[in-house]
Amino acid sequence: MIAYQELYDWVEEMRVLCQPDKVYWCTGTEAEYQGFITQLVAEGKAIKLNPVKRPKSYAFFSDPSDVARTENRTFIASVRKEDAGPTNNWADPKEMKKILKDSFRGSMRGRTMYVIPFMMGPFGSPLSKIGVELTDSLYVVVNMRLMTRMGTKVLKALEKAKSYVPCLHSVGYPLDPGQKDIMWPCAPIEKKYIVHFPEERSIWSFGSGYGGNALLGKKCLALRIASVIARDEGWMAEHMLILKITNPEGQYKYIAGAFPSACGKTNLAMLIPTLPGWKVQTVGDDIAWMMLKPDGRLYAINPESGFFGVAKGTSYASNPNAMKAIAKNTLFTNVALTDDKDVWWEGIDGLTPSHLIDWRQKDWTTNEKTPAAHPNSRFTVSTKQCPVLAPEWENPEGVPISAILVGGRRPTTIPLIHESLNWNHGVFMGSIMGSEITAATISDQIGQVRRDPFAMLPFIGYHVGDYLKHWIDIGAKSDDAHLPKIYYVNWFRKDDTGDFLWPGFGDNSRVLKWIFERCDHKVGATSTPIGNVPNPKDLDVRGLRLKTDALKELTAVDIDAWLSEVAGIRDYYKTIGEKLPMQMTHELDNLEKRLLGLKGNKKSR
Ligand code: O2Y
Ligand code: MN
Repeated sequence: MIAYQELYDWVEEMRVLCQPDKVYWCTGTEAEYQGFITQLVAEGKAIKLNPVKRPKSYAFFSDPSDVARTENRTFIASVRKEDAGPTNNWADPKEMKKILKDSFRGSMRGRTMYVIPFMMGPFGSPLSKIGVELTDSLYVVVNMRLMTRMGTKVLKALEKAKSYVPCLHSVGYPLDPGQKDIMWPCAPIEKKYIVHFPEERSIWSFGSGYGGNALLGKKCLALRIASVIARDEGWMAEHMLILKITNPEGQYKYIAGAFPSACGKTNLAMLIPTLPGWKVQTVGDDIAWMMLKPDGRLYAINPESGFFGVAKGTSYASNPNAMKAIAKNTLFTNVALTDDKDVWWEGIDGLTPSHLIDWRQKDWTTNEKTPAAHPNSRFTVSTKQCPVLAPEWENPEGVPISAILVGGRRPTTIPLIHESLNWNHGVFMGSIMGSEITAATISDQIGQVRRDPFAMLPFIGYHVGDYLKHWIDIGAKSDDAHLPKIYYVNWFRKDDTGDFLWPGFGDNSRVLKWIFERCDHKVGATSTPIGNVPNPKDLDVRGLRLKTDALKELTAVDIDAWLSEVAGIRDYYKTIGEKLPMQMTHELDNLEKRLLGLKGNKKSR
């Protein structure tokens, strides 16, 4: 009851600050959603797509300055600077509150303040958390309706709950009386602030209407603030997919996986195995909240109820299940439009149409040098539309995790798959994972590895060293017989000519099969200095046409390459500083010793 009263007081305080014309409490009904969509179309903020080709689907186009999460405008405002650590932008909470209050003062003039009560996680789950987002963006409201469980039923749950996470959001574009609105209001980059207050567990986001900056349940609450709550309460908030894999005998397991962006995470979560009789179903594609149960196992829930997936590259070839999911009832952002009002993006199936309307809403022909769809174009769709959704995806108790995958895009050095020796060694693997920087990212560091511990680099709400310590502490509460095994996978290994050695996509099921059988102690492995790799006979490559020696290359450990990897990890660990858990240095020293023990045999197997 206290939280309920607190909510009313807070909404009133924020109303006075932001000065909206109206306050509207979202109920979350279908009729309300359809009404909002009609309003967005009438206001020229959404385009209705071809109802035959893409029923009940709509396209949105953002301002060109507001197309992705803005990490340099994202802050952790913890009381002590050292609690934010070296990977976050820190801000003094008192000073930041002042800046934010000045920014938010009057920021909703001429607009409505929507109150969105939302639940992250299934109703009735011990892990679920309530948030309330106040926003002046109807785009945010309709997206939050798909991405979270929202509306009156959450207010009911709040009557019993102890607390909620207050999330304040404004696009930062107030309207003077009579002033016409624009399609995508937002503030200039230097006025944007995405700020997390870990001690007071609140989020203030100003000036951006896009994705992770504005749909505050996702990265801001379910990762940055949740990671702090999880540390304090003894559970884990992770940037992981959750999949269910079933073998031809009908036995199944759940696997979680952490991958940096551009590693095909959503594709893996919805994978169609090429192995006959095997089945993969989706529990979640982006975020996992996990807790140890008294049986010593880790159980995971997907706190979200929708996918905010990257459109670019999604096709019937790369992800047929995602394509089926977005066939209707989908919101698209920054995709291109065909002349018959369907969606299009680079990498979608079929020939490129000769004419499109690009994401900037300009005519586009194949002569154009710029892409028609923005590389970060997105689809928002309810999880329920996933054709391979695991029926237990909403089980409030979560699903028991048998294996955790970590990985990145590494053209060299890292084998296709290697298994950790124990939990702490697995945490070490997670701490060093990352992708090689390519020309598509930062030009002056091409070839270097951007380490991204457990793919959480932009999402840990506190010090990265304390985060790794939290992983170790969780492991210490159970034992290796019950904890998930941790596997480092690399689908992106290349040969000397620059060709991928592994086909990826549905064939990744072959690696999942090995993991499945390792968990059941049904297959062996070869011990190497970096961990256990598959014996060639145990990796099911039947029917696969690999280049000669590809399998050997994919499972080999190049001692010299790994020794320079060790040197790179040492440099990286220095950037974490004193809070790096000594267990991580210990794992690194032991790895080096094992490698040096084998120096001379250039490749170990
Ligand atoms: O650019 C954005 O605002 C979206 S970021 C995002 C969206 C869905 C899933 N993951 C991510 C991410 O950055 O990890
Ligand atoms: Mn993500």
